[in-house]
Amino acid sequence: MTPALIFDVDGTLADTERDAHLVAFNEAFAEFCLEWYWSETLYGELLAVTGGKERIKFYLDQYLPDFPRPDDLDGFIADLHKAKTKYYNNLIASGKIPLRPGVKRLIQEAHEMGLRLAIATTTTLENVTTLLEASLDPQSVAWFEVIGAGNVVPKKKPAPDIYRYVLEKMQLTAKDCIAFEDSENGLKAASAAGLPTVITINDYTCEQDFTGALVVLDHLGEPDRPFSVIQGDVGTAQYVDVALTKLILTNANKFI
Ligand code: XBP
Ligand code: MG
Repeated sequence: MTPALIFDVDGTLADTERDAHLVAFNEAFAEFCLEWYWSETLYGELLAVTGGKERIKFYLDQYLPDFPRPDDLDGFIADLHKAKTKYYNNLIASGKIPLRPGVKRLIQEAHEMGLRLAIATTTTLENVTTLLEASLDPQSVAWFEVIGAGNVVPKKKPAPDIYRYVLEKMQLTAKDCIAFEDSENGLKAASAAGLPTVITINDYTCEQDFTGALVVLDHLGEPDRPFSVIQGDVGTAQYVDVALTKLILTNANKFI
């Protein structure tokens, strides 16, 4: 069985959280003359909340209870988030944020072999298309049958809504797909939608609980840069290619 592949974006395709979202949030705070600065460590804590606007709100509630709230708090957060999205897209469009090891190779191979591909992410649609065009291939947005992003569903990850939305649009059953995620919130979302999930950890997520993931790897690997297996069994494979995704799916379905 050839699986359809559904990819998370932030932390999975590229280290966008630390290298781009965080930078863009701080640039937006400066533009708004706010004396706020999110360090890498603080941002790691704030990542518990998915969605940029939701994260700003959480920061205000948890860390700045005395900050004078504007009358239209939602409008203020929306404007701030819009500025953040502008800085984020400028940075991503510069092509300075590389994809993680193996991502380009796997997606290119899957596209050439005609596998069905999709994206399921919490971030804004524009952020996804800019990243794909700048870092994967200028034409690559069209490789993805569905890009489920941002506010198209009422509840963001760890709710399964965005994965269910993608499955529904593609008329696919979860057991015929593999989700690629980097975080516990992402795994919860994919698992609750019934999707077999491969995790590639990063510095922000390496201590999280990935019970229930099919395989946990440090990255997807390249022929000259093998992955390390943290959890699960991939035989003698050293990098994730389409052949390995088929094997992973077959093994997953044996246990259903
Ligand atoms: C990760 C997120 C996002 C980004 C911010 O999304 O939590 O909220 O940090 O994106 P995923 P926005 O891992 O699902 O790709 O500011 O555009 O909301
Ligand atoms: Mg992620």
